[in-house]
Amino acid sequence: MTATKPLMRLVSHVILDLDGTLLNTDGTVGEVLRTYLVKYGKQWDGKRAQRIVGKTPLETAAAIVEDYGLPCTTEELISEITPLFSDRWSNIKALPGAARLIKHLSGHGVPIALASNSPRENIELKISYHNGWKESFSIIIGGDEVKMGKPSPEIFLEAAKRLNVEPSNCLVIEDSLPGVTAGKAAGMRVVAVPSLPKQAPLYSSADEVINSLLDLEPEKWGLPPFQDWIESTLPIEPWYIGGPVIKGFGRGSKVLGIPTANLSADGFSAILSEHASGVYFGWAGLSTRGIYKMVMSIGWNPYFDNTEKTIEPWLLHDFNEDFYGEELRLAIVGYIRPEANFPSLESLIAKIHDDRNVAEKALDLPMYSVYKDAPYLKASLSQNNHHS
Ligand code: RBF
Ligand code: ADP
Ligand code: MG
Repeated sequence: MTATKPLMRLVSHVILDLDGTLLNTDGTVGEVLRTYLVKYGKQWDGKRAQRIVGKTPLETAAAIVEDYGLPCTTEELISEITPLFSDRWSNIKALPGAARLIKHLSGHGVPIALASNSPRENIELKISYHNGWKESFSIIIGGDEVKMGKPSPEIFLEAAKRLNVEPSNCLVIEDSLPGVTAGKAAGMRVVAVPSLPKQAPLYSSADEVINSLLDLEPEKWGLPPFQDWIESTLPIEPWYIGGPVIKGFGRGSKVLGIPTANLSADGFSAILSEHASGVYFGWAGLSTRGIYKMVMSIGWNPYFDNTEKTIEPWLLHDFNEDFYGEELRLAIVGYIRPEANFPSLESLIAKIHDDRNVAEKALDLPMYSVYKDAPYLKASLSQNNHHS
């Protein structure tokens, strides 16, 4: 940290990357590879996916063959895997906060350019599945429309030219290192949104590194602020997940006074890949017991170096016993903050208690409390009562 930080220069235009920034392209690639590797008795390591981000198909295949010690050539891998991707382009999900950001900026008249290394034709195809996106971009530039792709600044300079704005008045939002490099070389402000956790140190040339688009603060850059935060919470499109409570691998969370009822990561990796790691809240239905307020983390447990994201709901109620094996159903309705590293266990515990207070209060707001009656939560109750 330097003592004198130059004043942030305010921007008027935004340039967005597509794959890994707006669209969960990497998630799709991960799903395909996860399924594929099973055939060779290998387990996909979600944390090492950085090895393939921003690479060409040939480089990706070579890295996979090497990393997993596959008994096939790079060319064989490509020919086996290519068909698995072909019908997936329509299923690439928007990343958390992508649709919200596009709507916010275009709603406030902030011009947006889309600048992606992938060919113009693929860009058009991929965004066609997302309502309102194409119309929101003032211009779209593909990698085939410039001489050199990122990390060359050319694509961003061309975007600024077509937007009719000085490069220094542009904010670039990028997930990949080549993209960040290109944005800085173009003389632009760059916010990095790495697709994978714990990558921040690699992105030191960016003006800011955020965990997901949900955490972007446009006002920092002179753009209109989001107005959808309510009492320190961000409402999200509710999502539902459930299963039997398993013995987790907590670092003694009951000892810390924070018991978390873990769900197995098996079978949930796809849905978890759609959500940014961080702290969320909502309602928890526990078979035969009831429905409770809940605050939870989605993350990569730094202590156990797990290769899958974990989900750790803390039910805000005093139970006097364990309930391993019981069916737990969750309705996740809001977001609080990104997962963070804390300098001490004490500061982590204090922050988690803050999260608890935020969640407990917010869940009384009608916009969140209605989900207490979600059929998904009730179903587990009545079903189990019926059988017992
Ligand atoms: N652990 C972290 O390292 N960083 C966090 O920001 C963080 N936030 C949490 C928020 C909540 C609501 C809960 C229940 C846990 C959080 N944890 C966090 C703890 C993390 O899940 C940790 O791996 C568990 O304590 C292990 O059992
Ligand atoms: P582990 O995660 O290693 O199983 P924890 O210390 O996190 O160990 O304890 C989790 C267990 O504690 C849960 O599975 C559940 O049975 C029990 N438990 C008791 N009270 C709560 C609560 N309020 N929220 C979540 N789990 C609770
Ligand atoms: Mg636990």
